[in-house]
Amino acid sequence: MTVVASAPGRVNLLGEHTDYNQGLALPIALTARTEVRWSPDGSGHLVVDAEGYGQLTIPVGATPGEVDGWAAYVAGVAWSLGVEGRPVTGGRLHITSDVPVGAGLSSSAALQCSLIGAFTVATGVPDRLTWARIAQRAENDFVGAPTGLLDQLASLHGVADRALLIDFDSLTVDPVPFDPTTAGVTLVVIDSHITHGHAGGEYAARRASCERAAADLGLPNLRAVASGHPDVVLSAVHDDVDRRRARHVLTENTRVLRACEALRDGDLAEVGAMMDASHTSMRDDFEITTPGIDLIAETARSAGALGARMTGGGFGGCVITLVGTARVDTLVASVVAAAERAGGPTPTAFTARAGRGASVDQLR
Ligand code: GAF
Repeated sequence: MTVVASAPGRVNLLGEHTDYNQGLALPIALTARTEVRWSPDGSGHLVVDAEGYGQLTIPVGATPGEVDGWAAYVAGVAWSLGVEGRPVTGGRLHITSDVPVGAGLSSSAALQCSLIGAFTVATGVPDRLTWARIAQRAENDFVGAPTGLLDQLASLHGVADRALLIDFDSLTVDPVPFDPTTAGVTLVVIDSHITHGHAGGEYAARRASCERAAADLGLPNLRAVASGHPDVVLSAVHDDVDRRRARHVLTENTRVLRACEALRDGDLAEVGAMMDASHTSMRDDFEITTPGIDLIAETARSAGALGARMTGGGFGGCVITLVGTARVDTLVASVVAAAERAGGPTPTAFTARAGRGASVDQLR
């Protein structure tokens, strides 16, 4: 038996670092996907052939700390499924992907979600929330990155030409129309090639700041903060830095709701304004952008973008921008020239639209 499963990367249109604060986000699944071909054989080993990354063999019983690099994502999924009572007993895996790696586009969620689909199809794939949590446990406890559920839920729930309003409190996902091309507007993803690392301390430090802020307010999380002006409702947060981190989360949740309303009304200018405000908030309050990333976003705006913001965990990765389709080439040329003038890596860009979520096929 061979199983073919695939899952997409994602870009987050709005709602950054809100997932682990029970907040709101608005990602799309990309059309770029990772595909795995799985032939189980019960051998006790995973013999993995990953195009562009080589071959290796991993024992199915590997535990956290025993495997690192990209192989940890494969071993971590097998381990996490074991914890779930769905052990993987061995077989051959062939992995291909056109999701850019290391760009903050969730290549790891695409890999993990496709693996889980392949490994479980014979016994019944889990519901999408359980599926996402199995992937998250692999990432948190095996790979060691304390991330939320954004990437996995986006990869699993993707719908063509729809953004996904995710509420991380109720854990519901609502598709919202997202097809800017009908209005002559294109979503451009600009990979800064500035490297990022979630497992690094900065992500964990932001998470800790948000948790401290909620604790100062006597609340279980930042979603439970009463509505009102952020500076007023957050005034009891002791530390100034924690207060700014929390302000980003609160204002970002509001921006997600406003952008959803604007998308339903076909008001892309307002969506762009929310993207710009989100970038400013990530730069000044959450402090997760870099000068090179800020330069790309500012240059995109000067080149006529409706809005531009960093997407993903931060400290590098991609900037997304909504721009009139006729201006795409000029905008990309301006961004490349500005980054090169500043002595940074040369950005690359692609146009994106919302694609479908994970899928699994069992072949005989
Ligand atoms: C990364 C994490 F994996 C997500 O869980 C999310 O926190 C995101 O950064 C920031 O919004 O992609």
